[in-house]
Amino acid sequence: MKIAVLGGDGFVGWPTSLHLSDLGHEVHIIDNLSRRWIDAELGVQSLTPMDSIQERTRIWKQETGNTIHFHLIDIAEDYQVFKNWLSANRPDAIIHFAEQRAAPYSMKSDQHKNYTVNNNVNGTHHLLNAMVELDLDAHLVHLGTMGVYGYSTVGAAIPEGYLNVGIDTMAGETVRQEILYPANPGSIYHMTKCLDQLLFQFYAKNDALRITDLHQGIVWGTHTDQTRRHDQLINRFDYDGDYGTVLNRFLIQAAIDYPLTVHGTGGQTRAFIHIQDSVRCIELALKSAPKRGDRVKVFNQMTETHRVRDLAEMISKMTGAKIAWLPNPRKEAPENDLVVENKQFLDLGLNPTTLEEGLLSEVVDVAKKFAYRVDRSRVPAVSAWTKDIAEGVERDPEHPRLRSVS
Ligand code: NAD
Ligand code: USQ
Repeated sequence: MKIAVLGGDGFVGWPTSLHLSDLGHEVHIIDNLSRRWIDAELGVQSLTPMDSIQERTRIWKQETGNTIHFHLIDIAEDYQVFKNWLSANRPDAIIHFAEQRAAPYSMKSDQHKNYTVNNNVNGTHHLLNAMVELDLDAHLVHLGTMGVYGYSTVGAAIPEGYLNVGIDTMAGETVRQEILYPANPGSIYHMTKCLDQLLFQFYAKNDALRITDLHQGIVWGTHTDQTRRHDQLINRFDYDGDYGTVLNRFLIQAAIDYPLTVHGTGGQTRAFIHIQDSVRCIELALKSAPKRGDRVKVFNQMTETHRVRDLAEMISKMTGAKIAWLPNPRKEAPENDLVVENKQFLDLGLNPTTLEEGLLSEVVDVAKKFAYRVDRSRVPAVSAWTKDIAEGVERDPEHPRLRSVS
């Protein structure tokens, strides 16, 4: 297949591009390299030394003989350029990773909120709009988030996208319907993914676009089978307070002897997936495309759930790292349970890579190798969800675990 990978220079997009190229697909990365600019804005860099996208694709060609094409296009700003590219290339499938994906970055300031909404919603809408205009019957696979559901539990597993509800009619009957699971975003970033969902629902219904939305959990790990093949194919690896995600951050913190930064009580439960499984899920989703006229196909792309404090305690036990119990800069439930259905990927043959010591220590080893690149002052998460939280008003200094290191 000819596959366009929007955002193919990013943390999940790069290993996905390699994986699909390895399977024999013709891969075209479209990226505006905004993520590299954001590193410059924040004064941080990937833990791992990343080469330019052109150099990465050159090494891939040298190692495998396969060409991965790169096109520098901003899908949110350059609609006409993007549409012209789609018109000239007419891919069979489009994988859409090209969004601003950090919740803390999206909450930093009013400018960051605007940027995240404009970039994410416009990018997605431009893509859908252009596909209709060009009669492009490509399978669109979008990377969404588990965060659209809001993590809360009502004592039932979170279904894969749709909820069966009964609506009481005026005639006193109960009509059953499947609706999109109620959106409950916890950040401006997560909200843009909820808006994406509605755009997809409309374009699938109105224009019969074939769309798969992958509601992915937190991706952890760094290497995949393909990135391991050459030092210069290494994946990016974020550790800073905005882009670093919780499990990878804890592993890096353990490697550099920095107390593990647990927000609040660490009672937040989240869904996780290893990067190797993430790229495999995309392969599986591509093979299982919806038909024209079908509703949006939604998969929960996760393999396990964990409570933040359990992760910290496990890594502390494994590495001897201390744990810092910090005030939570986010407005989120301090404790939640989370049960998630993920039967569809399991039925398609996903064999989950769950948290086990070997893979966890592989990440710690990578972090130790590149520890000299870490700026410790960039580790704390400083982006606060509300002005009150920023001012510390809502912090509870009496909480026995806050502001302590154990
Ligand atoms: P990333 O920031 O590393 O990569 C995103 C890529 O998209 C970057 O290379 C960036 O330059 C590019 N991009 C952004 N806006 C663009 C635009 N307007 N035009 C062209 N390119 C643009 O993010 P990631 O971690 O690889 O995540 C990829 C996708 O998966 C995101 O949509 C994210 O919401 C989703 N996701 C990620 C995780 C995770 O833990 N990393 C978990 C769930 C879902
Ligand atoms: N957390 C800590 N300590 C840290 C960092 C985070 O306790 O040092 C806590 C946060 O407060 C939060 C949880 O860990 O409760 C998860 O935070 P995160 O930064 O790992 O994940 P999140 O902000 O939800 O975002 C990440 C990706 C995003 C993706 C999402 C999937 O950046 O692109 O959509 O995971 S999900 O979480 O399932 O919604």
